[in-house]
Amino acid sequence: MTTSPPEAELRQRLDRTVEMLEGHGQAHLLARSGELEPEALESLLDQIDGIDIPSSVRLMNEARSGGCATPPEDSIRPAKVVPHEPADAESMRARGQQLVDEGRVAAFTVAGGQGTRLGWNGPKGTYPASPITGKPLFRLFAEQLLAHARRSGRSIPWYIMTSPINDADTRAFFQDNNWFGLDRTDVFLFPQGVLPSYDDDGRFLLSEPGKIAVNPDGHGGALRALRGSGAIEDMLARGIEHISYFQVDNPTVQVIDPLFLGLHASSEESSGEISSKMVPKAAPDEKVGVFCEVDGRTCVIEYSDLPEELATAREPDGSLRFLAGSIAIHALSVDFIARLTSEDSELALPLHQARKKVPYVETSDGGRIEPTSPNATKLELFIFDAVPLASRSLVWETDRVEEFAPIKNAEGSDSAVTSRDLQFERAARWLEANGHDMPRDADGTPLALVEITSETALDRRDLAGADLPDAFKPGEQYIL
Ligand code: UD2
Repeated sequence: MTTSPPEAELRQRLDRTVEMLEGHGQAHLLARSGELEPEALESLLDQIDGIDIPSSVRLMNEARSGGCATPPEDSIRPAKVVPHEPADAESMRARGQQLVDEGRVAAFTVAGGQGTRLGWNGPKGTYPASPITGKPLFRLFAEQLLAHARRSGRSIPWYIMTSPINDADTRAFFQDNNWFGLDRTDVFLFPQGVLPSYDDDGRFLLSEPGKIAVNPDGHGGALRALRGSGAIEDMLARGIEHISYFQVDNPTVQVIDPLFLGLHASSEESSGEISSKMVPKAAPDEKVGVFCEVDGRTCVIEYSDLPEELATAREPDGSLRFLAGSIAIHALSVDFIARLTSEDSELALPLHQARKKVPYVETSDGGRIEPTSPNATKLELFIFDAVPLASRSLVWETDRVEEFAPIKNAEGSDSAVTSRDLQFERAARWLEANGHDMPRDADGTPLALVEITSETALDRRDLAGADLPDAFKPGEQYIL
């Protein structure tokens, strides 16, 4: 049971906080504090302390006075890309596998997003994503980790970034599912930070009389959160050297990809700090960031920031000039993250601003305002802004069907339906690559619906010699 602090103590704390807020132009946040019950007031003061107002105001001012500008158009070139089948693939795969076998690799999922577009009531990782069995995303990732661990004889630690909004629900989900058979001590959940949203006058907003409107600080907030949560120390203590970074929304991601890890850690194109996978963009307006080169450094320009003239530019053969779409899969060295977060981590990455509708309490009269158009700005950090901070950053082309089937929207592109179709197509290709007949319709769509579990195969090569049905029949479902 919690007890309220004595009134005088609370009063003093309130006075100190008002003074601090006045110094930063945010005193309106406590203008109606007299109407709050002591518990509510205490909770608001706790939130104000947690937000770190001086630093949030500094970030807001930085963003308002320019933020991160897109580089001049004539300085942007397409990034160099390592081809899908690199010449030294076998030795790189062996090198990556060795890192896994020696326990130097961890998995890292960013799962702090709100999933608003998907309309799913719960953390996105709980969404049923596999096409027949409907296994949730978190289970699919866990099964891959278990399969790798069986092979290498070593468990792979899994770090998962949640947000204050979904942290408790995510933990409960893991608990209810008995950690999906993973060793509890190998799963490290931690919430990312938040930043206050602000109006056009640079005032933070109250979403409720006793609560400031905040948003998660973007997946780039992972750097600070990895440091602040103790995850970096945990990795160093375990001898982890590289992390395999991926988003929670992609059921076909290779949670651990030995070839990619080998290229990242050992190839000439890479400094071993941060590497990325790309797929050729499907269309000029596909909503993925694009790998570019600016001033000799590799970087990602988000789709909304890439000038249209560049997004639509074509090579003489008709292909897109800026083709390398980011699928948000990276490998990062722990040393690199430790370096970026060693001093003032906030300054390592630029701030991105996005307009949004934020319902708020008008502090002058206590009225609640439901805006009909965007009235506020949120600030976010993006992990891919770490790419140009590396001395040499590798970008490797991969195959969309093999590892990019994200579930982002309730319908249309990047929805559960498009993801399911890609998962069936991938399974069909794996089987065909191993000499099995797959019935297909006139458009090439597989007619037998197959789901392959990670226990059976982590990639197509694992199906060689597997005990499989003789024939796959149209209209039938198979769980292998
Ligand atoms: C992201 C990339 C886009 C492309 C695409 C591929 C950005 C800005 N854009 O687009 O270039 O690579 O993915 O699928 O990233 N997340 C957090 N905390 C946050 C915000 C997001 O953990 O504060 C996680 C979220 O749970 C999800 C991932 O980051 O796993 C992507 O977030 P998103 O859905 O906002 O990004 P999206 O799809 O617009």
